[in-house]
Amino acid sequence: MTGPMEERLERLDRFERWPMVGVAGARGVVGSVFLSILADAGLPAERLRAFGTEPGMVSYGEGTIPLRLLDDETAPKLDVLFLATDAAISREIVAGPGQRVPLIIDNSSAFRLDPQVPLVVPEANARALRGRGGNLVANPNCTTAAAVVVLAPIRDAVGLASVDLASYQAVSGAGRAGLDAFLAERGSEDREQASGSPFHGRIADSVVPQIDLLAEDGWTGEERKIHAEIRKILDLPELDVAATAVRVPVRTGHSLALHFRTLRAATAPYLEEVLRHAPGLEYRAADGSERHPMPLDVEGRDPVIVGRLRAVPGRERGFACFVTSDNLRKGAALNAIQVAAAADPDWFGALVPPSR
Ligand code: 2RA
Repeated sequence: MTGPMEERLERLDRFERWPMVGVAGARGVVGSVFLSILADAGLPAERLRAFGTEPGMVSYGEGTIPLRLLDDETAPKLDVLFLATDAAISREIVAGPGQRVPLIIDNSSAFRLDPQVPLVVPEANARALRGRGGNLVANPNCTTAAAVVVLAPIRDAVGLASVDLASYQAVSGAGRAGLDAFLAERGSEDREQASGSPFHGRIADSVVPQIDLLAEDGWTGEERKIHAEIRKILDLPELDVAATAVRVPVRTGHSLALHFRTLRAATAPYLEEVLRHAPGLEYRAADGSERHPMPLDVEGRDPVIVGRLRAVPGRERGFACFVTSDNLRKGAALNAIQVAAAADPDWFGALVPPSR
């Protein structure tokens, strides 16, 4: 029989096997997915700190936990900090209390292209974590994350000459405001845009071919991010990439029509074998014998799903495929947690729950 002292020691031991984890922006759409993945992994609430700008409570597992302010007092107690904050707040945290945290994974665009900061999707470039100088790692844009899980094994097998993609991005990529606008418009019969919508046009019953700001050269911020981040993660700084980013009336699940040319000769059956064995991917047969990749099938799931693989007629070494992934999981929170696990498998590996 165990007495109260033994029970207390056992409890302490159970908690201390877990790192102390912080999530900033815990109340947001991506923040809440961080919490749900950490709860699935079994992280005890006592080892989690949820940060926000205002006090309150957030759901965690079966219960709730308080939202705290991240400051110079709370930061040094953390082993890892996940930032589900916008770029301006991420910059403030990294320059301020974040300096006292051993490892920060930032989901914003603030540091992605900083040459001193690794930008990582473990299936594509876990090696970028080796010998990193600072305490900061950047998480890519959700569309980039899905694209590189497909492109990295092709790069490794036969090289890549060019990549063209059109994305079909879900409204949850724009956070709570995007979801609210979509739901409000979906419930209305008129053709008006919801007030407070973050989109560049009504999204219900339509598609909007602009995400982020439009620059003078005609490219949007989102398209520039995809272009630069694919090059950085694949470590192909000259890769010919063109992306068109489109918002679609889907709640969760970004999709991509991905066209690429390989450097060396390949066939569709050979590339199918490559993709069937690649980490983080679920391959769907292109002949219609399996369901094609679709956002409704990937919502709440971990893998990037790829299908519709085919050779482009008349285009030497040209191929096309269709890809979908959960933009809030592999496109954001799950990838960030996997990055921490890749950076220190012994300490952070347990934060990744069994695959869904
Ligand atoms: C979007 N990729 O979907 C962007 C940011 N999450 O809007």
